[in-house]
Amino acid sequence: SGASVDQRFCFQEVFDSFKLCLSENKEVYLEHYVDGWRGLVKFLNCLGSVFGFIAKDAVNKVQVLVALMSGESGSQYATIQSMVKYELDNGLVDVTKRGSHPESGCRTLLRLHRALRWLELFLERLRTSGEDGKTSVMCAEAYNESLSQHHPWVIRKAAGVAFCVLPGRPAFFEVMNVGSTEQVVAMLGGALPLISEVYNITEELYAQHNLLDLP
Ligand code: 1Q0
Repeated sequence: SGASVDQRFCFQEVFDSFKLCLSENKEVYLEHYVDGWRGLVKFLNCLGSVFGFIAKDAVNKVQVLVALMSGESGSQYATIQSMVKYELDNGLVDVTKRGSHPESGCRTLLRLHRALRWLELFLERLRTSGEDGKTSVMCAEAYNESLSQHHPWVIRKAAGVAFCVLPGRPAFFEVMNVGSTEQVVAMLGGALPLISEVYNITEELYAQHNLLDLP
């Protein structure tokens, strides 16, 4: 059907975007990073309305970054590296507590960056799990090891409820519509190192500049 073609398309899109993220000298292009997230949100929307509150927050973050990229100083937002330099040099980041720059590129991207770690952990579990693996458990474990540490109780609770209605592994793979289980596993094997590298480069950059706890 047309719908399944769209899903497959958006899926390939995600990995293409993360592939395009890295420049030759290992800078991360913001445009492709944001595109990767757009694709993930599309996928999330395919999973049902329980995930709406998560998708909505991700969309908000994407919109903040898009506005910066297409704004007056858009040329400063070509890569994550140039964004960090520009915002820090010009005092555009609330470093210790929220103040006059509540929606800096740096703090907004940090939220997506933390979620990317969740994605990496989840996909790795999905890739290596057996036929009867429970996606809800994989998702919850990945979340508890990463993103949850940055979320208050009420969000952790809501996320837990959402995870419970995730489809099982076979249905999940079907929604991905990449082909056989073997093909999905192979695709994940190809995509994960890319996502990992983008994550590690960003993490190191943020650590260097002491930005890992931005409010
Ligand atoms: C597949 C199931 C998806 C489950 C996603 C796990 C993440 C749960 C996060 C729930 C929190 C969202 C509510 C908002 C939280 C914000 O407070 C928080 C902090 O921002 P701020 O401005 O208040 O300081 N925001 C975040 O932490 C950002 C969260 C973004 C989450 C985006 C998740 C996008 C997921 C995409 C689904 C991909 C499915 C991958 C399957 C791929 C298979 C190859």
